Amino acid sequence: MSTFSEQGFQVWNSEEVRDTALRAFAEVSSVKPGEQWVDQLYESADLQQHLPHAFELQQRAKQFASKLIGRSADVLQNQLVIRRDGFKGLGGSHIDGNRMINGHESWNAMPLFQLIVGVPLQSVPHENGGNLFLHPGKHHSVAEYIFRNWNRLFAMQKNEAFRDVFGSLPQNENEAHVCPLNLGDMIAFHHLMPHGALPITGMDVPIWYFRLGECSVKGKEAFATAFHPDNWPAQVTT
Ligand SMILES: O=C(O)CCC(=O)C(=O)O
Ligand SMILES: [Fe+2]
Repeated sequence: MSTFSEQGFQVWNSEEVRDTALRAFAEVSSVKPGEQWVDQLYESADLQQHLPHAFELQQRAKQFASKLIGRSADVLQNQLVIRRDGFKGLGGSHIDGNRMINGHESWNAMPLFQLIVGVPLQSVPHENGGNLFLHPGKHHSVAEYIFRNWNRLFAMQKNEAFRDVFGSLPQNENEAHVCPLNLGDMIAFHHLMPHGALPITGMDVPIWYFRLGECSVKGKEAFATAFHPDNWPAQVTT
């Protein structure tokens, strides 16, 4: 059996998420019309007040993440992505660790999410192309790269270090696993998982991404503990 710790991702589909995602779709329909790729962050308090269904999805993502990391997960980021008809894809794969760089002066002050939970608000039929893709298992290679280059990377500025790590990521989209995302899915993936998004035609797809983890663990220590395979349980049953 494949496990979260080996593969680095897990999808869970439920009726409850499906119902809430349908309502959350209506809630975001007026966000930034005209932009082909919306990438917008929200404070949790704003979700709670203005986007209650998205907030409910966040709570469900939190439950899922807590099971995966084996302790209560904090929400570090709420991101709404909308890929609209004609979106050309993100081009290559990346990891999301760098999303915490801004606003934190030093490595030691930087909290790190342990995983990302994506919740699509529409199913994406294959003929429309666009979807999230991952490189299953490759979070281990990224972790190994970071361990091998530990002193050098942590002596760098954070953005320089992430640029360096990006250079080690697999870029062959043909070897990637394209995630068939359906309404009702929550997909959790490891923060060092190389991933990206493919072009889309004929429809708009909003996706909420919640980044979660134990935010009291910061900086280098977070990198040392958060990705270590021994610190992840086997696949969870929800
Ligand atoms: O377009 C997507 O769904 C992927 C977004 C993403 O990976 C990111 O914003 O970091
Ligand atoms: Fe990403």
